[in-house]
Amino acid sequence: MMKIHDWPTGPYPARVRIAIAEKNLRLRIQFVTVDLYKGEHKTPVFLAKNYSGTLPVLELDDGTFIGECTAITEYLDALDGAPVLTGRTARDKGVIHMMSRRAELELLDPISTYFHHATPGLGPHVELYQNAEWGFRQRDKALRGMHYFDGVLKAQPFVAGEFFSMADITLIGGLIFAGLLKVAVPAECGALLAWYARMQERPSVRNRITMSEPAVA
Ligand code: GTS
Repeated sequence: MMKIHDWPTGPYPARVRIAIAEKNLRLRIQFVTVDLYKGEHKTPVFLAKNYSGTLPVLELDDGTFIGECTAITEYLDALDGAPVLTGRTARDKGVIHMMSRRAELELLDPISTYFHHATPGLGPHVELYQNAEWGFRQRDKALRGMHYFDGVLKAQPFVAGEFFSMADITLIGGLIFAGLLKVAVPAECGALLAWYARMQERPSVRNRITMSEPAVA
């Protein structure tokens, strides 16, 4: 059985949880909680699993550890099952990877930096260096990113074109993080807001936190 080491409410973990639900892989995965607020992701035991000290991490039966949401999603997508999240054709794979990376670069990662630098973040025990000015600049970058993706979604139904993909999941992660920090999507970004409302109707997105809870008999 594969293991996912994560934090149930985390925005990056959400990306992999959504992918697992979309691919209907839930029953092949055991979730292991790593307490971010206690800094469990910075202990030597965890760093041996993922040098970067971040969640989520996928652990395979053969002892392989795969960190990074994109890499984990690519692994899961290569297993059987529909829908294909990372593209069927060479063109689609390229476009989806680019748009997913762009959602990280322009929105999700900047919002994360804002969290760690310009808010209390995970608390003084974990946030050993903070630079508030850098954090606020990254929040502004994320707001520009929202305008960019609004333009993208005015022209097409999904982030990478005509189909739901990993790129949508990454952008959902960005808006989950923004929502937790009360960074609102500007009202003028109507296409982005409408897309996000549609995404939140997907069971994979709606049930992402409770999916790891033990089933009630
Ligand atoms: N590039 C990594 C990925 O794509 O997996 C980033 C992962 C990441 O930053 N994860 C967060 C983390 O571990 C988890 S969460 O904030 O979404 O819950 N943060 C802890 C830290 O100290 O940076």
